[in-house]
Order: sequence, then structure tokens, then C-alpha cells
Amino acid sequence: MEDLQKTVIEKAVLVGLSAGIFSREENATEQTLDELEALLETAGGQCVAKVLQNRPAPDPHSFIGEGKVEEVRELLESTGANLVIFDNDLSPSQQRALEKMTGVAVMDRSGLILDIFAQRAKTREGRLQVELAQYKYLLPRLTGMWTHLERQEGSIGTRGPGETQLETDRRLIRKRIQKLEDELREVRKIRGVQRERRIKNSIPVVAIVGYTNAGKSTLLNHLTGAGIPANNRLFDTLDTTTRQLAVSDTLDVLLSDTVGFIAKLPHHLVEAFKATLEELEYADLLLHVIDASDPERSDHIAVVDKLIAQLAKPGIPVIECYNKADLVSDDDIPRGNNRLAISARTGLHMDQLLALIEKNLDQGLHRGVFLLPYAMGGMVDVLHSQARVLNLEYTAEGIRVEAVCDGALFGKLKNYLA
Ligand SMILES: Nc1nc2c(ncn2[C@@H]2O[C@H](COP(=O)(O)OP(=O)(O)OP(=O)(O)O)[C@@H](O)[C@H]2O)c(=O)[nH]1
Ligand SMILES: [Mg+2]
Repeated sequence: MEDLQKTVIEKAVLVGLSAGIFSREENATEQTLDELEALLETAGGQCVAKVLQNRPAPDPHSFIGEGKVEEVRELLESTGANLVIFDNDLSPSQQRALEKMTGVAVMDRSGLILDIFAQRAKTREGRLQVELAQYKYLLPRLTGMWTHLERQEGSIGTRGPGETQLETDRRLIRKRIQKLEDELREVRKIRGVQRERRIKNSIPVVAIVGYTNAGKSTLLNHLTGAGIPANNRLFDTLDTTTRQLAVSDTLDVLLSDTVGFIAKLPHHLVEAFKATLEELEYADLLLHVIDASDPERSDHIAVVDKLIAQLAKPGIPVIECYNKADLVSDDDIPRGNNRLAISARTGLHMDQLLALIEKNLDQGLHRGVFLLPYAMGGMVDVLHSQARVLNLEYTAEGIRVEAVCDGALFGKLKNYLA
């Protein structure tokens, strides 16, 4: 696939519709078209022209109106492009109508994002999730799809379920969806067991969330030396990586990197990626990483805040990390509680970030090494059930226990501090 990408650079015309009746989410603007271009480049394609159409409402048949479609067709001819990508979501019938009118393949933002995810997914779970989302996206688009268009395999929009599968009937695809859902349930069961173990060990979970390319993976790497790839491209990370981080003497946390958010994330994908995003649901604290140097940052913050509201525990504390502070001036960063300028690249204010994490998770815990007489052996069970035992040794002098416990238990054991 990588090789193919190098040789076949697909040229595409990008089209967006700005309509009075659209919500802010649905609407296309010059900025969302620029983002679509970045997505296209991420997928290995090249944008040759961008068209932004204004109408009070979409045309039910041609979406942007026949005159505009004609304009797009001419652009295709003059540039030699063979693909049109819409920034807005198209219904399956609109997509088909537009393919007929332009004579080339037409896809929408959801289709493009799905394609990128298909290129990126590496773990079994990631692949299952993407494949499931692709089938769900394709199912209503099955009839006649691609049949009138000759497209090279491996080009944008053709990855994942292959042509031959697409030609099989819907019943088979539904069956496949069923099977994928079963497999995913299995994978998730394992994840659930791992999570239970964590809850039992009562290590707080901190999830790093944020818009794609904000610097989430770089932050995890900086704090934990996780060594996961961090690249200047959209959706670099699809799999959750979790590492333990010693925040202070008494506080260890599990820090998780998550998949990046983007405006107009296809809802099939949100559904399919629930498992990955489940990290949010179980997190005790969120680090919302913001690319402070991005002119669209306030829109990005809004998108992420909305998804947090949907996916995380209500009332969960969020630390807003204005990242890439090395690229902007100090005045450009808003102040406030739980807000901080950082640079995951240079390490700026990492100590302050750790202090803020500790403050948010303050559980009044104490860490101590106790030397218990053997007559107090029963206390070992108490410690196991109510504290986090880090170390336990039976010595000639007594039972030596290193543990993190709450104030009440610590008070009881104070006299036995080694
Ligand atoms: N100048 C600067 N660049 C940064 C900083 N943090 C991250 N970057 C760069 O921003 C780009 C994206 O970083 P990633 O850590 O991959 O971003 P991400 O949020 O994990 O992105 P996705 O996984 O694609 O959602 C990379 O090129 C990083 O080197 C920073 O503090 N300063
Ligand atoms: Mg990442």
C-alpha cells in the first residue's frame, strides 16, 4: 500500500457548501476546506482546486446546484483530477447522482476520514473498528457503487473492504457486520478485565484528549518516555497507549493517549471507536491538549469540549493544556484555573503540569514504610484491601510494608513507621 501511495498521487477537487439552513457543524467554510485539504494530503492525495458554494439550502438532487456541478466538471477536465471530495456529508443518493453528473468518483469527508483510519489502523482492535465503520458507511451506498467508474485499487476510498466484497449482496455484508461486532465484543471483554484490575489497584486514570495534531502523543512521550510515534499529520494515533507515571511520592497515575478529535467526525467512526474512547469514560482526570498556535484553536476547543460532554463522566475535572507555547507569545494564552501553557516539545512547565495533576487528584494519600510486629499480621489484609501495597517483606524484625494509604489508616499506623 505504501508503494502504491508513492506512485499514484490522486488529484482531487474539493467542494464545500455553505448554506443558511446548516448548523455550524454541518456548514463548510474556507477553514474547513483547508482542513479537508490536510486530510486529503494525509490520505496521500493532492488538492488541485477548492470550490466553496453559497446557497440558502442544498439542492435535493445535486446538492450544490447544477450550475456549480458543471463548474466542477470543467475544473476536473482542466486539471486532470479524477476525484471530487465534499466537505459536507452526502446522502448515498446525492453521492450517486453527483458521480453520474461529473463522471468521476465522489466521496465526502466521512469517507475520506474512514480511508485514513483504514490506512492507519494497526492493532487487531483498531482494524476491526475501522472495518466495521466502513461496512456501516458502505451498506446504504452499495447499489451500483464504483461500477460505472474505473478506479485503481489502493486509491483513496477503495481501501478496506474490496471491490469483490462490495459486489456481494447486502445480506453477506450484514452478516460480516454481525461477526465484526461479535469479535469486537470479545476484544473489549479483555479490555474490561484489564480495567477492573486497574480499578482494584486504584490507580487513577488520566486521559490525554484533544484535536488531532495538538501534541497529545508528544506529551505522553515527554512525560513517560513512551516512545510512540508523533508526526505532523492528522490522525497519527489510532490506538490507545497507556503508561504509568509517577506524579509525586504518593501519586502514580495511568496516563493514556487517545485518538484525536476532528470537526465532523463521522458518527459511525465515533460509534466504532467507542472502545478506544472508553478511556474517557473511565478517566478520573482529562488533560485537554490544545494547539495554542493554531488560528482555529477556539473552534477546535469547542469540538473537543462537545465530545468530552458526550463521552466522559459528568463533572470530570479537565486541565486545559495550551501546548506549543514555544510558538506563541505569552499574551496569547488565556489564564485561569486548571489552565496552563506548556510545550510538550521543549518541556516547558511540565513540573507545573504535574503539580496541577496532583492537585486535581488530591486524595489525601500518604506513602509510608511500616514495620509491623508479627502479632499484627491481620493488618496486612487490611492494607491489601484498603491501601495500595507497593512492597511487602517478612523480615526478622517484623513485616515490612511499603504502602500508600488514606489519612485515617495512615494515622493508625503512624507509630509503626520504619
Ligand atoms: N513547536 C511545537 N511542536 C509540537 C509540540 N508538541 C507537539 N508538536 C508537534 O506537533 C505535531 C503533532 O504532534 P503529535 O504528538 O503527533 O500530535 P497528536 O495530538 O498526538 O496527533 P494525532 O495523533 O494525529 O491526533 C508533531 O509534529 C509534533 O512534533 C510543541 O510543544 N511545540
Ligand atoms: Mg497522536
